[in-house]
Amino acid sequence: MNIKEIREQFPILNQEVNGYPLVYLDSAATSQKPIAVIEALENYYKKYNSNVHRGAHTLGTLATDAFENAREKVKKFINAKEAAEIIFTRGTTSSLNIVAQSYVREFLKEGDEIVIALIEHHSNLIPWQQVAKRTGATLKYIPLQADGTILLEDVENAITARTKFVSITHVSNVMGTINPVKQIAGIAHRHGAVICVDAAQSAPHLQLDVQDLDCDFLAISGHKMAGPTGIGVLYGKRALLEKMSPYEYGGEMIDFVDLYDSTWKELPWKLEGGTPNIAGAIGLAAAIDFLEQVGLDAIQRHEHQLVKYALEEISSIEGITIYGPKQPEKRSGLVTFNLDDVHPHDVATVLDTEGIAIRAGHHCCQPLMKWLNVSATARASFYLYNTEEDIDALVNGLKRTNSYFKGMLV
Ligand code: 7TS
Repeated sequence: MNIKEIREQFPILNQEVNGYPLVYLDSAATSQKPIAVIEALENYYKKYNSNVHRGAHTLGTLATDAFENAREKVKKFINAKEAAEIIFTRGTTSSLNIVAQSYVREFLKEGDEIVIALIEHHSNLIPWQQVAKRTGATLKYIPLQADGTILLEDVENAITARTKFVSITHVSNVMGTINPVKQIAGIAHRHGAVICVDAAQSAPHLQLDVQDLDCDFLAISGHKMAGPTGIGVLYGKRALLEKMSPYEYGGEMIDFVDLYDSTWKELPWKLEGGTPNIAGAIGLAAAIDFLEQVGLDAIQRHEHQLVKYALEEISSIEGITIYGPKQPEKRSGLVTFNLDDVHPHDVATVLDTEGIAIRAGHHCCQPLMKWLNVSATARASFYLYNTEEDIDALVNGLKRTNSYFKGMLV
């Protein structure tokens, strides 16, 4: 598919916002959805909406098959060993909280250490911070280089014999950095620690292989990778998932229930209490088909071009500070920046009047903002449907924002 054909698959892009053609540069918050995903949802609700793993009626069987096929698709997408290692969740946040409560809380104790980095999104920080308080474990941070990258030397220093658990973001939603998770997993394992990867920002853009990364847990959000909201994945190695207690108790996840005790289903259902997001899983499978049809390699190449172009073009703007590495090869598809003397919320508001959607704020990374010594930043994030023209629109918009505010200053 060429870029024109790809864009035609995303009907939302073909509209005007505030009298201008929409330029959507906020895919790191949530991506747009292709027709194939929208139709998969519609088809399920129109033709075979039913609960799963229950009654023996035809629609129930169709829904169960589609739901379990989606699990199989995710398994192949991230190269897990078996479908039982794929747990459907609400998204990355919920996947990480399951690990925090059902693994870390149960198996860590006082004196143990949890290691994360300063770069983490709140979803990959607060669960460990809170569970550290409850278990008495110590939370330690891997420091960052000035450009937001992580040195393996610092990882070696942070992880010790006391480290029992490490969690790390694969791709930063602020700096765009791609962290060396495979090497970090190697270091963690050498010390006998378990490692979890927050893949919210990598799964949409990079080909993941959990066996090659050798991570123990990995968390994904469907909505950032062309899928629906409210569906995500927790991958875990079987041996660890087996050890974990259920996170939610109720329907779906039980084997036998008696008045004073119960037993659980086998994996993966033990960790999926209640009616799951059936439509979401089916939509996610359609998103995976779509991404694979375009090709993750092609998506990565396209975004690499865009980020290279964006870094060049945006750096020419007066008074701009770009955060993160200057080398495009060290980055995924986003650029975070600030304009001197203009609050990022004002930047986003002015751009919005021209139909350009970017994100401004702390990006759920307050400790990272503090480290950058800012309260907020602006961020433009790209996906397979963005073009160099989108970046030209952004650059022109930023130049106008500059002159508008500079005009007010004089
Ligand atoms: N981890 C990272 C690295 C993220 O970027 C996000 C969401 C999450 C976890 C949480 O994902 P959720 O689907 O459970 O909400 N990041 C962003 C963002 O950058 N702008 O909006 C949401």
